[in-house]
Amino acid sequence: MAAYLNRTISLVTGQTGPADDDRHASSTDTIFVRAKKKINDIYGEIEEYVHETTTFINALHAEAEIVDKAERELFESYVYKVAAIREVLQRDHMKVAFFGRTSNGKSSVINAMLREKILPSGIGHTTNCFCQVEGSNGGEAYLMTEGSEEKLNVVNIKQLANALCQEKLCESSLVRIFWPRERCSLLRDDVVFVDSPGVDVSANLDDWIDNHCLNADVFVLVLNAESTMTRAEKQFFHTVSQKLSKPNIFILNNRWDASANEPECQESVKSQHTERCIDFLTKELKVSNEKEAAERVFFVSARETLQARIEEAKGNPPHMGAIAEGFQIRYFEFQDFERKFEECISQSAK
Ligand SMILES: Nc1nc2c(ncn2[C@@H]2O[C@H](COP(=O)(O)OP(=O)(O)OP(=O)(O)O)[C@@H](O)[C@H]2O)c(=O)[nH]1
Ligand SMILES: [Mg+2]
Repeated sequence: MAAYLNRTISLVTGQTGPADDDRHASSTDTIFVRAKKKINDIYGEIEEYVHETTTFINALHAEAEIVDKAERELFESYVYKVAAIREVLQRDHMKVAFFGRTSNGKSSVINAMLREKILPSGIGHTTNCFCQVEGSNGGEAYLMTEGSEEKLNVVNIKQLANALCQEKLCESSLVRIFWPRERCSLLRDDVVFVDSPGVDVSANLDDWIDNHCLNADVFVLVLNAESTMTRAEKQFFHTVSQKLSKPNIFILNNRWDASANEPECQESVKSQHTERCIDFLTKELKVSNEKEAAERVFFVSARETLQARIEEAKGNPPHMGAIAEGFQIRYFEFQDFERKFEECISQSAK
């Protein structure tokens, strides 16, 4: 299947060799959507052929016993197999859910990926229910609460934060935020982002998992690099991985800009965190091997990345503003995370 997808990508895009990194970063989104459409079309044709063949074989059997029962059953089983593959391929969005302790920067990471301050972020317990950001058509921005069809208009972050406070929502309820898809390539590609309250503020983690996690394609655990992974964060992912087989998990050690204040211990802290994160994925959750796990752990600063992207959008260099030593390395690492994330999303779509 992987070779098939690669071949399809080169067919669709006309690329025959591996693309260089820059081209890859700028074209992955469109390749993903176009390859998905092409594969859908091909499987549509395969479904028709399989269907026609089975009808033909069954008609033949009615006239003369040329094909035995086992062979007929085999042909019929292909109908179901192709239908199952088509069902997976036709899913119209990929869902990524962000978890971690309060104030670790979950909402900031989503904002950085979307290149705009969409979700409220701030000190203290900020996100008080599940917030799903998805693309809207026609340039409209609005939100919808659970059980209501009413579109509440949102023009800016302040209004959104107010609307979320006024709604008096329970922590496991869901608010859907529709944001113009042309404003972010990931929204254009039907990636849906789910922000959550801190895992340390709820006693209803099982409900959260049943209501919001079972259909997630990718999970991002946002940690605070200034401290260490907590029991609540570990427990949450233990439960997720009991309910889902081998969930795709990325770990972001966020607020890594804080390490710039203590350069003398930066490397030792980084290797300590890396080892713990890899052990967590490989030995505790058993969701990946050492090599895969090493590709899933990142040291980033969501705040800096968002700030840099807002400056870039204004035509300024990304390092404008008060940015700590080592910003470029952290910025590259965030981009590296996004590239691996997009690869993972493309794999899950297969
Ligand atoms: N220094 C630094 N501060 C950050 C970073 N990311 C987020 N923050 C700040 O940390 C505070 C909390 O960030 P949020 O994004 O609201 O954190 P959260 O995990 O969504 O928190 P809750 O919604 O309360 O669960 C905000 O004041 C952010 O500006 C970072 O990488 N570095
Ligand atoms: Mg938040």
